[in-house]
Amino acid sequence: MKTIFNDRHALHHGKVEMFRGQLVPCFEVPARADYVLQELRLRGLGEIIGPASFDNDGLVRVHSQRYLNFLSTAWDEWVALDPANAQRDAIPSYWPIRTFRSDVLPASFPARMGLFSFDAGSPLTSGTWTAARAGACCALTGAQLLARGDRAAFVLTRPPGHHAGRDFFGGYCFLNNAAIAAQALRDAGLERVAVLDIDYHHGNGTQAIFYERGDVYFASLHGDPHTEYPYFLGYADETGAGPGQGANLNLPLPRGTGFGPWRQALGQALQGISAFGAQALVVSLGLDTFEGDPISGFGLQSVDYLFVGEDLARAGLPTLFVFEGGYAVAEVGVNAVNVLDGFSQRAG
Ligand code: Q9C
Ligand code: ZN
Repeated sequence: MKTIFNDRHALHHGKVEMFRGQLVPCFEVPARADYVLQELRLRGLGEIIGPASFDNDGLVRVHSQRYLNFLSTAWDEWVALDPANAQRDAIPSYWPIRTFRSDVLPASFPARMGLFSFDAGSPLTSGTWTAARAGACCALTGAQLLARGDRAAFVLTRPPGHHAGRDFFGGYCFLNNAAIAAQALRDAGLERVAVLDIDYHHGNGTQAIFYERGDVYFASLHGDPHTEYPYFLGYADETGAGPGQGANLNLPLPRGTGFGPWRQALGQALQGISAFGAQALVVSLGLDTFEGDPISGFGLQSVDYLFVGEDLARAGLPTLFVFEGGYAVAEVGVNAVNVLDGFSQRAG
């Protein structure tokens, strides 16, 4: 299995995020990807390549043009507010929730930051756009490999993507790499594509992007949003709408869930994907289900990820793994590569 590595990922390097009234050091750090890369090399899992180059067409298929315009110029606008901002992360603090307008594009940059986001935990930095855009190109490259016949590929990139919607960032995510890859597979001619999200947190962005579509199935295993981030989406009664009715499957699990029940839910999700008749699978591969994760609440152990990979291989679909969360930094490499290794051994 080839890995498409975003060698520009470290250009996104947030200093702090807002957490319970304090600015705390970011959990989503460059070292995460470096540990995965190191483990891939150690275990010789396959060729590691860079992204091919793409224009913004593949991004615009998933994100709105006005959001992409905002993101691509955000850092310059932030520094234009005050030259001293060059040393600080840009973090929103005003949001247009119910009764406010979101059709008007304010001239104020802080206001626009709020319009295009949903939390204060996802700092924009000088290299965010460059890193995220290179990550999206990695996702497009991965989709291309699958469309040309590869059994599987791994997109190793950060910042992650699954919380990012058509026109908003949040949850450490700016461009939705998994959604961009799924759409690219559709555009390459596959009729039915599934996204399986196994990050600890519900993939609200991916769900929202495909919610009314019958051609892309979304299934997610995650911490119950009654108690877990992102709180406002990811409930079991969200089953899709319009032509997408029945093409969305949420399997929320209580904080504290261990591998046994988690794996059972994985089987349920794979059953849904198979019944849907997917021709390819995009896996939002978060490793924050690990027992040692500092911000999550499931109990998976490192060895369990080998079985996760085996279960995914047994689905028998061309599979694109896309790196998402996982904040036990020293263990995230072993855990991610265990999934890929388990998959490869079973897929042959
Ligand atoms: N300070 C992903 O895993 N903050 N995003 C939770 C901890 C948001 C996670 C509170 C977590 C976002 C891609
Ligand atoms: Zn997560």
